[in-house]
Parts: sequence; C-alpha cells; structure tokens
Amino acid sequence: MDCIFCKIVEGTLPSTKVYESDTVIAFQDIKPEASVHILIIPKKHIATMNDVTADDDQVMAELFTAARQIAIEQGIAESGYRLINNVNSDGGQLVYHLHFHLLGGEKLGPLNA
Ligand code: IU
Repeated sequence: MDCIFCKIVEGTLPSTKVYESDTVIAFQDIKPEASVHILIIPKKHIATMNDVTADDDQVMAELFTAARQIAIEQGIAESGYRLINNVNSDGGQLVYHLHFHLLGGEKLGPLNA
C-alpha cells in the first residue's frame, strides 16, 4: 500500500518520533503550524475517521491516551492545546491515514481563521 504514514510506521521513511506503543505512534509534523505540532496515528492503516469501526475501539482509546500523555510530556497540558482530525476534502485532509494533530505551545488563533 502506498501510504506515507504506513512507511513511517514501518520505519522505511524517517520521522522524529515522540511516542510509541504496540498500536500507536506519534511524531513531529514536518511542517509545524505551532511551537508544538505532533501527529498521533494508529499503526493500523485506517484511511479516515469515517473508516473507524467498533473493532477499533481499543486503538482509538489508546490514541487518546497517547494524546493526553504527550501533552503532559510536552508541558502543554495545563496551558492548553488543540487536538484536530481533518476528514476528507472539505475537512482539509491531505494524508489518508488517520491522524490527530496535537497543536500547542502558544496561544492558538481562531479555529477557522
Ligand atoms: P492533514 O490533516 O492530512 O491535512 O495533515 C497532514 C499533515 O501531515 C500535515 O500537517 C503535513 O505537514 C504532515 N506530514 C508530515 O508530517 N510528514 C509527511 O511526510 C507528510 C505530511 I506527506
């Protein structure tokens, strides 16, 4: 499958990883939109939020656990952050492997500016 994030999971493409478990990895976004910009993804290929099924309940729970833990590690849990998932074309999704953007480390602007 020709998926860039699957290649990052496999290690055939480089990334700056900040978190890894059996089911989830997180790495620095290559084009950061804030001081902290980390992508949190399931290792399993799931194209979009629309493709998540009940079979993925555990991995989704682990993904949000990872997000909370990374926010603490990055020192932004208390100051605040944004967790964003873009879906399909109107949502601005560019990479079709489910991912959540963890953004913070500064005062973020309006969501749809
Ligand atoms: P989107 O939600 O699909 O629009 O976000 C894709 C993100 O993936 C975007 O912020 C890119 O900068 C980021 N990214 C990356 O970190 N590494 C890559 O090799 C590629 C995209 I391609």
